[in-house]
Amino acid sequence: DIKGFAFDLDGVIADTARFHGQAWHQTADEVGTTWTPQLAESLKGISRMESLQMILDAGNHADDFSQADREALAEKKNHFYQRLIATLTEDDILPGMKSFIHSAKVAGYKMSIASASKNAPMILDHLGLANDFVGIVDPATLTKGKPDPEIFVRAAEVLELAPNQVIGLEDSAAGIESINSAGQISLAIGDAVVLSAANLIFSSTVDVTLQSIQSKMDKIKS
Ligand code: G16
Ligand code: MG
Repeated sequence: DIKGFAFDLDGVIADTARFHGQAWHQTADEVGTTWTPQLAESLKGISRMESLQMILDAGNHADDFSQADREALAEKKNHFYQRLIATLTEDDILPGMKSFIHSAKVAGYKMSIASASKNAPMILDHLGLANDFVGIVDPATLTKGKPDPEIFVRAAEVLELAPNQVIGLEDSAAGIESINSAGQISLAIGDAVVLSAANLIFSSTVDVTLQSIQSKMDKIKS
């Protein structure tokens, strides 16, 4: 039986991708890489330093920046990003997710956060959701990012549940792969073609309810 949920943050609980995009766009301009929607999309779910590497690679600038330069660029990006996320309020929770999280809590499910973002605690605070989760996996303690299972394995440990008692929620293909390899049930939100590896697929956050999850689970079993 399902006893808990492990949530990705960006793209599942809030649309912080637009803020990452704004901040990285500024970094791309600074290093001389052309900013494109494709580049923006490819950074979703990717850690801060790896995202910077991809921006440098996209403009063939990887050899022009030392480790110290990179750390300065990443820190500058993060400061700009933190100014943007400081404006978040509970109105920025993606449609339906506030009521889903609250109804899951009332129904006795335990919930944790499996986000690559080191800013997750601050974001949850601004969204008014900080008290709804048993714990947040600290991405600084991970050896590998998504699609490696490590982050979702840790998210189930935080819940003190076995993998098959947990549903992982994700909007990225790398995240779904991570959930599947962790032995959990994967719930995808987004494009059914991109996220076809998921056990349960929803096109939008508004469709995610305890009832709709149950009915999709029943269909898998039968
Ligand atoms: C998020 C975003 C990524 C971002 C990463 C690290 O992942 O999707 O674009 O680079 O976190 O964020 P930060 O720089 O705040 O540590 P997720 O896993 O919540 O989708
Ligand atoms: Mg995401």
